[in-house]
Amino acid sequence: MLKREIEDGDQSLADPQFRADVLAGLARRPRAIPARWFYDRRGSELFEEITELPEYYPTRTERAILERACPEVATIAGTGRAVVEFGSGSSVKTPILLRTVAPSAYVPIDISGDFLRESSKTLSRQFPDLLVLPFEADFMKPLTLPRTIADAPKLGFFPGSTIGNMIPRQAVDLLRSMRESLGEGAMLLIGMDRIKDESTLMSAYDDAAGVTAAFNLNLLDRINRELEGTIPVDAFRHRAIWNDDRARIEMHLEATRDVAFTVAGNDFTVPAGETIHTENSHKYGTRDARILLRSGGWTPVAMWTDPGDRFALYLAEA
Ligand code: AVJ
Repeated sequence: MLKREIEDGDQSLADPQFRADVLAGLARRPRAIPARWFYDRRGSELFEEITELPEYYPTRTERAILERACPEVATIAGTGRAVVEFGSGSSVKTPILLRTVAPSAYVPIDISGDFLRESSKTLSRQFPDLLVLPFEADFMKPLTLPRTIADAPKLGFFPGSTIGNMIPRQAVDLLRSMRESLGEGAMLLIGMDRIKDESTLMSAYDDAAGVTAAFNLNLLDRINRELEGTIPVDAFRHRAIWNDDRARIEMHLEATRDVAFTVAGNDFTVPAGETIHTENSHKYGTRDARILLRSGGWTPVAMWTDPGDRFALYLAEA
């Protein structure tokens, strides 16, 4: 019994929202499960591995941009703001920003409380004088920030092109709710991945070592572990598709043969060749990015890219 209790992903620990999203996602057509469920412990490890792949340019490109941009961000935004990071994860990018903008407080927001407390501790050690106020919440919903920072002007930080996971309507909703949460005089520093040649994009999401494939397929393992699933994982393969019409990379899990399985006592079938849509990663051209920001109530004030214009960092004001 003890072993069962301590196993990562024990059914008793399953998130009811995960269960609901998986059951609804497998029942509808096209089948689709929200990308946020990739990130169990194994999924987070695999994502870290992705960021180090030679083909996966976004992370290292954004980091290099941040190194150059942050001193300028400090000049434009001024020091002493409260930095509010949306979906902080295990960010290695945050210290670059914190070193230069000298914030009055740092508020990392994440739905995973464990992850949040771990990374907050690491950051507190690195910045002993900084007031760190971890905030466990779903940042997709409007939130009331800690009262301690009520009077400080805010600098929102949303790196990693996470906004790309959202379809435009959701992206606009999120930008608006961020504006609402951050309040009067706020600024936002946000990363967006650029539209570029298809082969570069495809390699970034279908790498030679198969790490992205493992990351995608881990979702099925997670369903099996946490929701008493019987999905034959070997009957699915990773598929990355560039949807040019919607300017996004899509990740799917494609059945290589007819499959039948159960999840939490519910029966499902997937015919050979059909897919489960697991992620969208929207890319934005220069005008697209500015229109998106303005649609969400933000006025772009500065933009930085790498020499190849592969990735962009925007500073916007409310
Ligand atoms: C974390 C959403 C920015 O879309 O590039 C990486 C996730 N998926 N490889 C991205 C991801 C496949 C990543 N984001």
